Amino acid sequence: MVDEIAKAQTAIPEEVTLFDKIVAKKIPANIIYEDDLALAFRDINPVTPTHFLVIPKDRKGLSQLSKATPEHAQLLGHLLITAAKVAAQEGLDNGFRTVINDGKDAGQTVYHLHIHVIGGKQLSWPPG
Ligand code: DGP
Repeated sequence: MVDEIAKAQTAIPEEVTLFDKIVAKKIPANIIYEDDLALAFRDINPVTPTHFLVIPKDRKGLSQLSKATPEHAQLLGHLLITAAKVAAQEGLDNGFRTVINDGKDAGQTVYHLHIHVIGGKQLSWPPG
């Protein structure tokens, strides 16, 4: 976790992101859902028994949520609906949490918009 925060201090937006490479299947990932617009795959460093990421295949400039414009509304809606659909597919019937880290203070390390979906245990609140 400390590593993620340290990484976030130096992470920068990139032309081709790590997640672009996962979409292109140039980097392997445990993909659990895919459609025309979205991809869901297991996080490499899970923080809960179930932890997956939902990303846009084509991020359309969405390196992070704070770059969103009204043109992204449909895509963002689709990603959220996908998060809930895959959470159900994963059996998270007792609940789950979605998280979007935006920028350094939030600990964002990959500048390709992504929704974390975490669950599979009782989560505490508030986060740190
Ligand atoms: P964030 O810190 O919000 O930018 O989240 C980025 C997440 O991406 C972090 O939880 C770890 C995950 N991650 C980083 N590299 C890889 C990778 O190569 N494969 C997978 N599956 N996940 C990765």
